[in-house]
Amino acid sequence: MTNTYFPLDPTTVIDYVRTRPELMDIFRAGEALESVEVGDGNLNLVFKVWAAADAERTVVVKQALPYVRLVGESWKLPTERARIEAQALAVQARLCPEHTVHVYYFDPVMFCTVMRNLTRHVIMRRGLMEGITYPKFGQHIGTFMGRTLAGTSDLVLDYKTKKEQVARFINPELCKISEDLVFTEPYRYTERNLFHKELEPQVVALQADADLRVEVAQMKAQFMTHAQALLHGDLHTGSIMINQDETICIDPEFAFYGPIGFDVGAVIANLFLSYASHEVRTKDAAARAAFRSYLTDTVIELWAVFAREFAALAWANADSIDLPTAYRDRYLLQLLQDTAGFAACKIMRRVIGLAGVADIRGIEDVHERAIAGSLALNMAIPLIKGRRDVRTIADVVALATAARVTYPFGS
Ligand code: SR1
Ligand code: MG
Repeated sequence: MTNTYFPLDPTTVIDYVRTRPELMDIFRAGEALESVEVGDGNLNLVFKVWAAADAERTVVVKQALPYVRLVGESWKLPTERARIEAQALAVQARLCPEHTVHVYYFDPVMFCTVMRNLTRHVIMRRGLMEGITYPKFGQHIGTFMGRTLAGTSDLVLDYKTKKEQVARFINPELCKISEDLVFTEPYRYTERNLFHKELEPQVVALQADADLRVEVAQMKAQFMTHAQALLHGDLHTGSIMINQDETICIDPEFAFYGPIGFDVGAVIANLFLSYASHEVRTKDAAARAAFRSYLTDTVIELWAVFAREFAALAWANADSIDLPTAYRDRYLLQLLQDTAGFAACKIMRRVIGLAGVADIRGIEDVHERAIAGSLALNMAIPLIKGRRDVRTIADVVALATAARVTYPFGS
């Protein structure tokens, strides 16, 4: 074992796993191991390591780099975020083990989390880009969010534990990334924004919309001040490994105590981004309509499951048992309206800001990319501006899906 941090590579990661007693049940002493670096996220190194004689004996090693990988060494980032991630995974595994990746151990020197290699799963974003449906996803992710968010809130935790947990999950540098990239930069000129030039007229109009900027500022204030529950913090479809039977959440390094709607909104935003991308990804109208029905049905189902699981845990607990029904109803309605607002911010940042999503940025043809981006922005604006009027999740879906493509502009 090492006592100083250094960034691993595909050779040293093999030496590294050999030294770890936690992995002695998986790898045999002296046997040949193979590895590959597969990280395609914005921040970390991710290695798959397996026994040359038996690829089923395998782990993933995720190591935090001291800078933002997407940008380079000029943008420093504390490796300490790996500790937050490991702590969050431990909490999520306690509250919802069936949808949380299994961790073998966390190494606080190398800032490595060594976890199950999900060899029978794919990154959900990739599956959605291919038009693959996952019929159990709404049930699974609704359960994950309902249990992890209620279970870490004041509604369930006693007054002291809750505050201790808030302190354990103070995550200022990662929160600052979200404050900047989700709530600030997309709505002003900055060189870090990365939208394609075909979309410029729509982006410039969006940035000039003073009413929109007020609404976004309100969402940002809520993000920064409303310590409702322990969030995953980055629950997009790239943080979800999936197949037809299982849904496993990974990557909660952005975890902190924040507003519940930020997590639920992130999931819904990514389903809506997929919806917008299939404007051009799926050429056949009937196939497109069918896939979009899957996406919107999933939004409705995940909310229903989330609300049911959340309520079951929250209102049965000693700390919330005496809350009047009218308060409970108001609490859930506020979560729904917050979810719509945060979903909108998450959509806009992925189209305009530094870190886009492959659903849209991966569309090769610039005009097709602009069509999908234009639709996504047009879905987001009514969601944030109209959020106070929504009463049901069907209202949220209706607001987003009423949007139309406006590119090419002026036609
Ligand atoms: C500079 S980090 C950019 C983005 O990657 C992560 O997945 C988060 O979404 C973050 O905003
Ligand atoms: Mg991530």
